[in-house]
Amino acid sequence: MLVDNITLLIKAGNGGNGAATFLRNGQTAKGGPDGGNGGNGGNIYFQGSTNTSDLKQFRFQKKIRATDGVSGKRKKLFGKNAHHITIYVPIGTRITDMDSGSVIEVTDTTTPFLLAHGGSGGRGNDEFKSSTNQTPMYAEKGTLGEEKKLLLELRLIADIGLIGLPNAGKSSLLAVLTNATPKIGNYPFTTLEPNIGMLGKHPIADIPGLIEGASRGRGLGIAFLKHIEKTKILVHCIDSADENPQKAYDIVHQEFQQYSASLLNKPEIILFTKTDLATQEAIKKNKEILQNKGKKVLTCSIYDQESLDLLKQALENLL
Ligand SMILES: Nc1nc2c(ncn2[C@@H]2O[C@H](COP(=O)(O)OP(=O)(O)OP(=O)(O)O)[C@@H](O)[C@H]2O)c(=O)[nH]1
Ligand SMILES: [Mg+2]
Repeated sequence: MLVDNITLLIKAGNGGNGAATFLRNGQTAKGGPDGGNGGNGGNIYFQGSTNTSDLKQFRFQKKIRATDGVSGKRKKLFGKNAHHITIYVPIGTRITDMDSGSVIEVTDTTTPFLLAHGGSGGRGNDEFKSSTNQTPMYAEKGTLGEEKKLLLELRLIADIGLIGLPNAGKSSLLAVLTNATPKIGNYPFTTLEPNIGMLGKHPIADIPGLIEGASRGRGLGIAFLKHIEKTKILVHCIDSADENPQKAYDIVHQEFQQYSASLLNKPEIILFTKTDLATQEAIKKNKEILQNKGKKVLTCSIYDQESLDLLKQALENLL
């Protein structure tokens, strides 16, 4: 199961308290203040990683806490600073602070984001001695670490998105173009969650089929449209034997329009699939019907390597 949506509590470490102590030893019965400072609490950072592809790791761990700074001790001993924590999330994760509403998009593997600041260690009484007060009795307490409630949402970042009605052959195409092994079946809604494969260095996403009303929650498609929001190219798959390709095309486009018009502005290749199952006449007629869209129209069969090579070429050119 693709976990693409999760809430998470994070709590940075509290600062350690400063100590209020006085030097006492065999030679000194009434020494001056010697309380050390407390250590700082651990920060919590988020950083992108390519070693994780979804948010599964947080499914059962709903709270992450960094450790507290250690309190100061007598003999001016400073408490240790706590270790910082870095939480690795997939690239394409959007992190929303549910209280402030501020949003961070994780788009690379090199930028750490400080999400919860650890508390500062309190100063020990040694730091408070002055000419007017040589024996301060007080020390600072450490401050509290920040606590935040976060919403983590994952948008897969793919360069190419395969779209179309259910059963159009999207997953089959992903399987022959890439190393991915999606489930393929001769029935609608075989794909229940997005699959990703690599075409050379370009990720391709295969999403569940879209049907009329998807943007209002029918079928499965709408929840996954967000995964193709950021693709550079769409490949619109239509069965070559479809008796009404115009309708097949329009249904998917209408759902796009409802969801986000920006999807309509992406470069799109119209791809008639499964040519081995259709007659030449049907293919020719269908191509003509959609020729007027001003998009590149291609045909392919997963059993026709030449057609797949032409498709790859067209994709490379567009990227
Ligand atoms: N003969 C032939 N069959 C194909 C071809 N491409 C796909 N199919 C078959 O068409 C059916 C549907 O293929 P899928 O790849 O699962 O279709 P999909 O678009 O991913 O479907 P959903 O996930 O339900 O949206 C399967 O039975 C495939 O074997 C092709 O080029 N030739
Ligand atoms: Mg599929």
